[in-house]
Amino acid sequence: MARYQNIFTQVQLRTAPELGVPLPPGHDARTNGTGFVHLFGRLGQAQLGPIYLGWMGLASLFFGFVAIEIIGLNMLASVDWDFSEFLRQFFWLALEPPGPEYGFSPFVPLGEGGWWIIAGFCLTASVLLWWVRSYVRARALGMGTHVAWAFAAAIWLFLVLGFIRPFFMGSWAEAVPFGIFPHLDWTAAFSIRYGNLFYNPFHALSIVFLYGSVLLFAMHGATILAVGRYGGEREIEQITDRGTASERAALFWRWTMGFNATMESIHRWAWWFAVLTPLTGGIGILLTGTVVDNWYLWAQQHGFAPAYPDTGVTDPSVTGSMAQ
Ligand code: 07D
Ligand code: 07D
Repeated sequence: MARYQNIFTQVQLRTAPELGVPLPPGHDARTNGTGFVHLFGRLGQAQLGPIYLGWMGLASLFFGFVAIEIIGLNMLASVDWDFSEFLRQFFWLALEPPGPEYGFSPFVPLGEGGWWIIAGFCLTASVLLWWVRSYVRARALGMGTHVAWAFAAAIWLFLVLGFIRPFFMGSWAEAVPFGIFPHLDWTAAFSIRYGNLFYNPFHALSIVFLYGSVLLFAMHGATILAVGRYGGEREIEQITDRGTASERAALFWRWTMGFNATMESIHRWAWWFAVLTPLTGGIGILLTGTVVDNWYLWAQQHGFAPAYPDTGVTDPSVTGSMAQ
């Protein structure tokens, strides 16, 4: 006899597709085509579509496509238009921002960083348009805009890295290159240039929230799966009834650590931890080079790192001999 089954024994519905609530006038630009894919049903929902693209989504995809195209063609040009070399070296190829000699000027020869500025503009337009889409779609469905604001936190760090901090430093050269390993090299070089990012307390805070997000995600995911046999994922019934999966889950945490989140608060915890990761991170990056030039020396001054006996070796970033 069929009984309640959870993710490990998934039932895949094959019935009239769920098309969602009727939308207000002017908001019904979604497609009607739907389908079911068995494999997707094993990972999540089997139903694909309807999808709402609208002008905002199309414009975002257009700018995103142009950005990727500019980045890809520049990478291809850097290996003399040899496609097999492009594939072979893909992880190491880059589109670099303008050099320090151009400051923050918008007029840079294309081959010397101009393409980077144009690609960055298109990528930013694409990301911002997608943000508007996430906001407008949520409103159209009568939802809160929590997803949009969480996305905005990530966009804050993205803008600090590629635009706001380079603006305050007066140089595009401070920005991140496009490329898989090149952007990691930039990250390592940034930390070294500014005296070890580990001594930046906002980097530490960002790590706290990143690790905290992982921990909360694991605890919440595991708890709900563990009470799946009592229908624990059907949250609303759990809130109103007694003796439920929800109460067992809460009791489990009270037994094991003395305190438990609630069905509502666990999601607020998760939202804030996730949002605070790039929010504090962006503050830390913005302060670097603008307010604090060397985090290790800063940490020594503030009793956050030990002051070692003088070695006689002078830090070039203190004497200014690194200045170009
Ligand atoms: C799993 C959701 C799916 C998203 C994915 C990313 C692209 C880029 C473009 C070749 C969790 C899609 C990637 C569209 C292709 C070109 C031009 C999200 C999931 C799969 N990083 N970073 C990666 C970006 C920065 C750092 C991977 C973006 C900072 C370290 C991927 C940005 C710093 C490591 C990537 C960005 C930094 C990575 C996997 C923007 C400090 C890794 C990302 C827009 C924060 C890891 C080889 C992932 C890796 C990695 C994308 C910014 C550090 C290519 C789009 C400048 C230390 N980064 N990153 O799964 O394997 O995210 O690198 O700001 O170790 Mg990065
Ligand atoms: C990048 C937000 C922007 C992304 C957006 C998405 C697309 C693609 C495509 C869907 C990630 C746009 C998406 C365009 C769409 C598809 C297919 C979020 C981004 C809008 N660090 N570090 C962090 C650790 C060191 C350094 C944060 C750990 C070293 C720099 C995080 C360690 C040095 C920067 C973190 C460690 C160094 C960071 C990132 C350990 C290198 C940053 C948080 C254990 C030698 C960034 C304040 C995040 C930051 C950052 C973790 C070590 C450098 C907490 C665990 C000492 C330069 N580091 N780090 O959410 O904010 O990123 O710093 O060693 O800029 Mg670090």
